[in-house]
Amino acid sequence: MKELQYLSTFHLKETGNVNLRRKKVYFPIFLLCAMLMSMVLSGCTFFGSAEPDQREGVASIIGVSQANMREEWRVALIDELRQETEGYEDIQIITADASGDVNKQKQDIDNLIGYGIDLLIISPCDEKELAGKIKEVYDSGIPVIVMDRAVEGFDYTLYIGPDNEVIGQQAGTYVAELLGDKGGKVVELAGRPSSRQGSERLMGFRKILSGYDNIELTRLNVGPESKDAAYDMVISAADVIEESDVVFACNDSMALGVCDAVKTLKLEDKVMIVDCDGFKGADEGIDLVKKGRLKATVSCPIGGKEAIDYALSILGKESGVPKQVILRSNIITADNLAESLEKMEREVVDDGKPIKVGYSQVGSESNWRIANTKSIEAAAKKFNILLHLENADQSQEKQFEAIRMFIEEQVDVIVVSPVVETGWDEVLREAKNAGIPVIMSDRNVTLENREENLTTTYLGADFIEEGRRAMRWVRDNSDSTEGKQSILEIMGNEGASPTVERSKGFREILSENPAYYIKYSDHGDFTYEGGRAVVKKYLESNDWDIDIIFSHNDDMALGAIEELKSHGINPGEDVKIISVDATREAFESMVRKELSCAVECNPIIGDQLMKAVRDLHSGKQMPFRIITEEKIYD
Ligand code: GYE
Repeated sequence: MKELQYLSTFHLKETGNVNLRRKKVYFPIFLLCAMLMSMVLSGCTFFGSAEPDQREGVASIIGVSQANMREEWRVALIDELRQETEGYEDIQIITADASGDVNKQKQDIDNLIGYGIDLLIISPCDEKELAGKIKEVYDSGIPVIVMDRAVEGFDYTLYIGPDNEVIGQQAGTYVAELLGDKGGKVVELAGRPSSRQGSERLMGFRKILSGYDNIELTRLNVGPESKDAAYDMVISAADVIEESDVVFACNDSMALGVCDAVKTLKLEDKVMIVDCDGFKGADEGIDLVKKGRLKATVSCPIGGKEAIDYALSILGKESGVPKQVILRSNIITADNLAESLEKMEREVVDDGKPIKVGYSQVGSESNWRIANTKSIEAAAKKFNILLHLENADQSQEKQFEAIRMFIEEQVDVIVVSPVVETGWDEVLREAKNAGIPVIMSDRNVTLENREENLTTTYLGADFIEEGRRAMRWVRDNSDSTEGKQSILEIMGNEGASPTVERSKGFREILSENPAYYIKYSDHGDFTYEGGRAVVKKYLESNDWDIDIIFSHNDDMALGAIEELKSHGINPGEDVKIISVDATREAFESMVRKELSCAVECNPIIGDQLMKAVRDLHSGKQMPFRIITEEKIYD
């Protein structure tokens, strides 16, 4: 068991942005007694003064509302917050344990607010039930960092969490490589289905390995995701384990149980063990890899470090704080152990010197793109970045040329907004070999082998969620009682990530609503003319029988509107039109009641991008994804 001192205050170091003082806080004994009393009653743990009028010498107070303290990684999160704050002073942290009870967590939050917190960090026990409470705090002006489980919508300041399915996929990919052409037998230990983290990891693991004919998967249902339960299961299933090549456990505790059981069974030299978590500390994942007991662990950052970093940025009112940060996980094996540890512990230094950045921009197809380019250029100046921006006019070939030119110029960082998702492996490998890190901006790529790490991070919008929001709006704002509603979809250019993902998200919600169907779908390439052409083509062989148009961007919707009008069809009346981007022109069209709704896709991502560039250059580990904020307007 990890030792946990749960009555604690953490002190934060001074930073340039938050003006922290180093004074000791003294306050009357009776007040301390009263507060300790109320904390015992409420479950909050606290050390120091938090009453607004008693906070002399305290720059800021951070409240931490933890879902429960049963799960080991939650304990580890509190530990990490403590580590991260050791040596810092004048910012106080108050923690509260909700013991898995939604109502208690709501009460905890009220108590924390009563103590005068300046920022709330919450890991919700039920993201749906707590969404309203989180919104309430956020709307009251207290910044909220949500951890681990994202709440729907964007009514919080920042979400930080891992992608557990990807973690499972990474483990699966590694095991497949380990077994090679020969294949083999893999045993996976499953915890309780109610453990979301474990279930998602297993799902990702299965997804990869079920694609291999030569790999046989056996699942053992362990129940509690603990060391002892895993030990007992392996011993009782000794015959299955004996026949297997790999045992997969989805967390460090179970992995330790497996290691011990395999030792008892004297199968250490026969069975390889792989797990997820990769925590530091005795008998945790990294230690077990170091001792040769685990073949590999997929590290899952807990996010405490990132939470404190961003909390300081938020409290310091820095620009460039994104909406969501999806943490990076890495495969750690004996071969890359030293390098991985070095990366984790590397000191982060930003000397503020100019950074040379090459940016390959898609083109200037839309108003969104024009605003995006402007935002990037303005932010570069602000963050002391020497920007070389090349516009590719929708040509992937031109983007290749630009990237090769940046390599030649020996820029410090390359940023690419790719016209299409695929086909980038070779040129990105060239950048990697030249030692130049690459950030994907706005649009992402799909690479052949994720483990090659050809890109450092992706910064942009959640296009799948945009598609979902569009269809949710349609569902909630159109009358489907009079028979099926027909939809015409105008897509962006073929193979671009916003095209693929907006379609996907839209169809996801559509499939739950049988009153709607997509009658026609075609590409308008994100341009005004393209949108116009799609409607024109449809009308060449059909009478107008469409109830709803879903356009992947505003420019195409505006083109479609013009084309409809020229045929005497009234946009807004005869057909509802919904688009993505929410540019100025879209608002003007909504005022004219032609466009019905615009899902926001924020092009003003320059500050967030340049912050990421500086972070990367200063040696920080980059998250998988940095997602920008968006709303919906009608
Ligand atoms: O929605 C569209 C642009 O990649 C998010 O590309 C961007 C999309 C945007 O041309 O207007």
